[in-house]
Amino acid sequence: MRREVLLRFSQTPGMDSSTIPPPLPGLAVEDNSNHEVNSTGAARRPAESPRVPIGFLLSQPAGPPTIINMHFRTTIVTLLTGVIALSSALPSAQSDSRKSSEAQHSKGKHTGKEQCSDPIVRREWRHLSMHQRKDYLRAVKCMMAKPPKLGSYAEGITTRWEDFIWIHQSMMPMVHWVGHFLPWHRLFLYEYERVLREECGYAGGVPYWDQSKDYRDILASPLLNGEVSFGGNGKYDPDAPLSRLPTFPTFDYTGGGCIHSGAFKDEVIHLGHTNDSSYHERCLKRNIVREPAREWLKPSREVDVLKNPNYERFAVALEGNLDWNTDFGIHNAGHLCIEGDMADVFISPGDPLFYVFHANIDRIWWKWQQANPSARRFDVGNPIAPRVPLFADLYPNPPPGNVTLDFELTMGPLGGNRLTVETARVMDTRGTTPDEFEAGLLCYTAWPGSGGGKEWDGV
Ligand SMILES: [Cu+2]
Repeated sequence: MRREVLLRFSQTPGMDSSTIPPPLPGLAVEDNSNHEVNSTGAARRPAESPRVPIGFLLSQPAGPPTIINMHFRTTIVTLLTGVIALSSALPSAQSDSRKSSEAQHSKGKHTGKEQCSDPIVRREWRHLSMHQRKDYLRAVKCMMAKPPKLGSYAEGITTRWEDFIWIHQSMMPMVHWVGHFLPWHRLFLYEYERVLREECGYAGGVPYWDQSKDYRDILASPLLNGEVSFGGNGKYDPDAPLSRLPTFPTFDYTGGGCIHSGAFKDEVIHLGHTNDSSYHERCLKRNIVREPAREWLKPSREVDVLKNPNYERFAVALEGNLDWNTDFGIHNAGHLCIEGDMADVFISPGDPLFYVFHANIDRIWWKWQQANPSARRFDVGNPIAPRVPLFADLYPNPPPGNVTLDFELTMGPLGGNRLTVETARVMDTRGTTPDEFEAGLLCYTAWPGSGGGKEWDGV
């Protein structure tokens, strides 16, 4: 009998919010932001009138509260020190943001013109030396062994690694199949990379996994084989739960159980599946299949995606919708080829493959931007509301309108104000922004052959 369906494209019924302790009052949110001080000495973002992170605006759903909504409400309260009326916050947040941008512009600020000078280099896994691969895997295990910073938010958060899983889990309905899918995940990877480097002594950039190199036989990928790898398929489990996607064909699965090779064969995850953040002790599972990789990860797919002339079409083509026959997308297909944890859209960052996979999605976006920088570096759009209505019960009243450069992204308590930033500030991986914005956050580049950036010598 099947106990669970990993890619639950419907809400899990019967979640019991009483199992989750409320956050501690006054819980410290990591916040390293330096509020900019203008010529009159006033902070540009005074604490008494904070701008609302638009991504966090949730209206109350009808019916009993779910765990996810409980978390969102507490996160809003934690993030915002002032008392605000959530019901009216969205329009004012947008206009405040514009006013603030205009005010900066009128002062003639040009903080975001210069490219950062010493970018972190992200390279394909195969371009790392054995030493560098080992060091990356070591740093990941370091994150898995470190205590969490968000442990008071959910019982299932017991490690630094799980801080990240939970943020993705709790924000899932607001950051997938939306205009800000790419920028939000770019910011998520930025913070992950920062923690690897600053808290775990890793010297390089997040490696990326160009899955198109493995499209003929994904199970033979060097990322999945050998001691110095992410491990391969899960043990065969004929009862393993499978994705239940409309139009997704039936494949011959050979895995489904716990992974049993590579660096992470003993990893224990404490968060549940989908939006269940209560305490568990479970292994990482995979159910890797060759057929969807042969069809959806072949190099011509990337070529076709890169042909899209504007962000609106490009971003949807890259992320994908859910029709296998027409627009499944490199991103959706990449998750589904791995199955198991990677196919659970809430908790997929539990599998370390998530980050190398998403670094590749980010690289494809970067490549598209690089092909015409003047037109594309700050090109963004598409609705803030999810275009795939599968999680409407978790996110019932998304804001109207399209994502613009001043749309505010947030990582919630993972980064506090430091990571609550306008989309403009993560558009360029070398940190430039249009005149009216503060300088960008990012400083990475230089996949081999791309030019620019110092090669990373490793350890
Ligand atoms: Cu995601």
